[in-house]
Amino acid sequence: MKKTLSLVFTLLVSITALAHDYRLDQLEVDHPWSRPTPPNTQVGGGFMTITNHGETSDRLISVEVDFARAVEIHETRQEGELMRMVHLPEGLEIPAGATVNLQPGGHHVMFMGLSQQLREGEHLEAVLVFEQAGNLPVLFHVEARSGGHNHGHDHGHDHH
Ligand SMILES: [Cu+2]
Repeated sequence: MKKTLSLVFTLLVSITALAHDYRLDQLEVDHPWSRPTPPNTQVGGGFMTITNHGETSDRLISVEVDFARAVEIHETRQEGELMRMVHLPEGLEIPAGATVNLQPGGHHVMFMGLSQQLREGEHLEAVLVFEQAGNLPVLFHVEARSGGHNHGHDHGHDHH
């Protein structure tokens, strides 16, 4: 019995890993992910690609999780030599027809006050809250990747 259960679990995880994008009305969210954190770290970053296939703008206004005290949406700004993170209290606009990348060094979701260490291979439950489209439950994969466009996931819309 136990063996069967673990087989089912493995199968579910494999399916999740393959089909790691989400649709909500006109919005498509591709590959939410987060980086592993060292022990006793207070904050972690969340990244993903959001495409708005519709003709009206939407806005990512918040993210709900139970592994952090609060979640903020941040922009990274270069100010002289310094990179500074700026909290966007109004959230992040996803313009009609646009693809917005949340990635290291750019816009990102910031998990503040982590209640657990984020470990590679974990899947973190979260709910993305959009102003127009509403709530979208997703899983953030914890993986040690460098981010940006150098991975197979960022190849447009020919998936699956
Ligand atoms: Cu930040």
